[in-house]
Amino acid sequence: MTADLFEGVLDVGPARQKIADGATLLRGFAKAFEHDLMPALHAIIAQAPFRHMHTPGGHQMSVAMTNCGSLGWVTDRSGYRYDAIDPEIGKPWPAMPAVFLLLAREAAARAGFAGFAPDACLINRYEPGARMSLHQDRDERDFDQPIVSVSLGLSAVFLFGGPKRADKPQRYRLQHGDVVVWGGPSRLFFHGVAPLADGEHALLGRQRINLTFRRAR
Ligand code: MD6
Ligand code: FE
Repeated sequence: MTADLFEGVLDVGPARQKIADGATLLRGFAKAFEHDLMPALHAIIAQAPFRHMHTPGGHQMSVAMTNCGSLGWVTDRSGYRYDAIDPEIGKPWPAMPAVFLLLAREAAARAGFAGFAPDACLINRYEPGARMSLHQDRDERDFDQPIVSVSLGLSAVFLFGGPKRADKPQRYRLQHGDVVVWGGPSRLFFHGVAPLADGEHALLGRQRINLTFRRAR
């Protein structure tokens, strides 16, 4: 309440940009969590390595994925779903680290979604040339819950459309530390990522990592 009262009058934290009804871009929000975030990320990847999943149509995705949390998002010939077991390893996904939970909850709250408690974090790795075509995130049970998306490493152009696939997307360049929170009226808007340009990031090298936190069940 106090923060909202002084919004625009005092500097009350990282910049907050509304990109649509219910969608907010928090520039640099994740940087304050970086110190704990990076080792936690590396520990997850060591337990549940990145892999290129297949779409139900049989195409291999250019983005490599893994998950942490009690549920993980997977795709294969039988479809998209959330699963408690990593199909590659036959064991549960790594637990969601406390710093992941904290970052997701704080970002959601800052965007107007208090009480966000994700049970799944999909981790995407883009190498130069990798892209994600326009899609909706609709495998979750409760669309009242937002999605929190954290960008790390190389910057990428995030495509943000509308409720119909044909809606012309706006383009946002997302840098290391930027967070997009997605919910309410735009929860089911189409979005994607343009092919990643080559480059070298000081912390992550030649890649972009995206964390998307969801409440799946
Ligand atoms: C990405 N992001 O940024 C892919 N989904 O690598 C997503 O698909 C996404 O950023 C829902 C909400 C925010 C997102
Ligand atoms: Fe998505």
